[in-house]
Amino acid sequence: MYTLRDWMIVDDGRDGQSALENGNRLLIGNGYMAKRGTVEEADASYMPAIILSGVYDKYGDLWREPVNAPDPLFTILSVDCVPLTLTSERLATHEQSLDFRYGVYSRNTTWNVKDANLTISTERFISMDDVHLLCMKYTVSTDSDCLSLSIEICINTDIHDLNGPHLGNFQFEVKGQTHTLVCETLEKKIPIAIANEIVERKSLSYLIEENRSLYFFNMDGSNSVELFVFGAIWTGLDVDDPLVNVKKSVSRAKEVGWDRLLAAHKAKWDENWRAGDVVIKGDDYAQRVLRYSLYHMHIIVPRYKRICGSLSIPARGLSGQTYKGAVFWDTEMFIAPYFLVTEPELAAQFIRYRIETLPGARRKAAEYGFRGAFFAWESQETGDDACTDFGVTDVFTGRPVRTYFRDKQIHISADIVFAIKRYVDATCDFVILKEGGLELILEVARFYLSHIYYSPDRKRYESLDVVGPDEYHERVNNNAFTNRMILMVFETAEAFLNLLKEGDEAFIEKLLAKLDFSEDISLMRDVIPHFYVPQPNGQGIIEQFDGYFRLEDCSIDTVRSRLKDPKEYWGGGNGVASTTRIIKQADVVTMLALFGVDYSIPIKEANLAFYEPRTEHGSSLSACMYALLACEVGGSDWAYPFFIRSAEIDITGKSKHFAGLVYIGGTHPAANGGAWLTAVHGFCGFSLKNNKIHVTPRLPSHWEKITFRAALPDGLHEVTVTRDGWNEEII
Ligand code: IFM
Repeated sequence: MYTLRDWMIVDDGRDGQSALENGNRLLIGNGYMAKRGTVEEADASYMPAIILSGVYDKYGDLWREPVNAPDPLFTILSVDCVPLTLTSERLATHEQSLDFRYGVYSRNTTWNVKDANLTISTERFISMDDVHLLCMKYTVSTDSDCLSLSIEICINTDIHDLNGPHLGNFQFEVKGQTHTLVCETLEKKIPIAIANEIVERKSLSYLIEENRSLYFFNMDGSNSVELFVFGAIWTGLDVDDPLVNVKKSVSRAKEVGWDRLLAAHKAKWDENWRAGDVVIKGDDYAQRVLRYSLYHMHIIVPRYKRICGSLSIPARGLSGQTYKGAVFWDTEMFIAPYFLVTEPELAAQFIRYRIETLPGARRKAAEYGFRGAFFAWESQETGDDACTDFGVTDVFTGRPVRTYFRDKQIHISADIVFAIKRYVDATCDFVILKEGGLELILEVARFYLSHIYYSPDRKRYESLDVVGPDEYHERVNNNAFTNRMILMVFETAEAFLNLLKEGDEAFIEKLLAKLDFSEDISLMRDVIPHFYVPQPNGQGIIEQFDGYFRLEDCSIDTVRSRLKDPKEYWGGGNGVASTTRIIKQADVVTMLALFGVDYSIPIKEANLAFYEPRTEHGSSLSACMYALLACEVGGSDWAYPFFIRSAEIDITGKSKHFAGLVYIGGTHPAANGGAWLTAVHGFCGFSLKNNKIHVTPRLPSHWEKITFRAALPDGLHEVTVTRDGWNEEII
């Protein structure tokens, strides 16, 4: 059971399910890696993991996924050589917590052993200051005599992979109190070096057995034993010889010591919060869950520069191997807006990641017989699509089910263009357009030109056979969201071409020649006025796709009651939702939230009222879009529960954990970003255009005020919004 306090979450769960949930809930990280909130002695069944950002591997024919590194902080306490664990009968009390202001995980566990209460207290952090470093303080204490204790410390390779194993060629070395391990990934042979260095407060007798160190001691109730373990991880993607670096890292850590390492780590967190914090007055719960959401974005955003390319943020962050550690539209549409306002350089980095993976998008378009750039639905380091054709396993037959996320969810390319446009509109940074951004946009426009069809009957261009954000209805025609996004791509391409041409005609000429794009410009100009975007009907409702209104109109409960198994997949060929109007997530509503200026308030109200009861919110991306749109129509109080739902998702752990038999658990960065979007864009009516802040206050009725910051070229702006006014000052 968890308790949420200011900047702190505490959980006393000890069973397997709690361990799984706390793995996500108490995650710590720094964008280079993240470590799940499992106890130090956790075996593979607890799914402990240290996920490395941007390092992927494929084992045999299984799904390609991020690498889970061996754990340099693995520590286990034994009495008379019997390990003490959470399943031990002698377990008395247990509590784990996370200080989410500073990303410090703690744990306190007591066992009744030989008439003594024996307690382990640990603290650990993954340094924000030195991204390769993991630090742990491990303290053992008793209230009376307790003899024959031992602590084992090693670099643990007994880890759980969803589709592994991923590492081989293990070479261990133990010298004094330093352990090192060099191994390599199976597919690309990327070397991974891990080390730890153990420092005792008072020296203990120890021996080295195979690859582990064993410390022996007795306790009399007045003494305690304190150890520090400094771990480090480097890979061949960081430097040529990670082993040299990893050894340097731990010996430097030992020299600097726990207190100064922790102080440097906290100082970096203070920097993150300087721009990134949001303060809500009048609602303690909202304050806590929102800050917790922001914390989750900070522990996964890659701030460090890697030698081989820019990094972005995977859909489940660095909380595990779900969704193959891949980057989805979640980053562009839900996460990037936060960084665009608070650390715009990171929003630019997400764009650079897409520019650098453009070759993968071109390969994917060609694979399907299209021109231009069709971005990966699930993108890893090369931009090739990690998404498989069979994304779900049927609960009844155990057979893989054909899904169409990879080949039909074509809005992904437009989502990236949308993010570039939003970035440029907000910052006026045209350099990114010249550094590949415009080339990407043109290639995406070209992809859609090769995808759309002209209907001579209806005298319009249409987009057929797609999957929109609502993934339950596959292979539909004229999905309103997708069509509006495609039109936006053409309009953006045209606008940026004209804009850059004014300043640098030679650049545009060169780019058009390089891409051989001149004919496509004419095509685009012809398409724009004749491209079909579904419009509101007589009742103001926009049909999600052709034929949607002909589907069975029933309630979510009716659809749910038809499930024969709770893990059954709702969508696709046999899905219970497929023949009904029940949708997985915001679709038309997302379109209205993104293109607000195109639609009137009554249209927005009508669509909110129509689609909300028909939305299962089976995706964590859904609630915040409803909240955003509701704020626009004066429904902030109506939006509030959707905001909370988005912000608390990784605290409550209430989300779908399975799609069919495929595990989809982990943290939800898109919902974390969606919570900030709702608080700042929704409740404050905030927008940023040409580095100018605009605000239209519409706070929930019980909020007194909210303060957030925006990093603009002239400094950090602090914006304070009350129910009936706002101000900004440079701080
Ligand atoms: O990108 C989302 C998608 O919209 C719904 N299914 C999960 C994906 C990853 O979060």
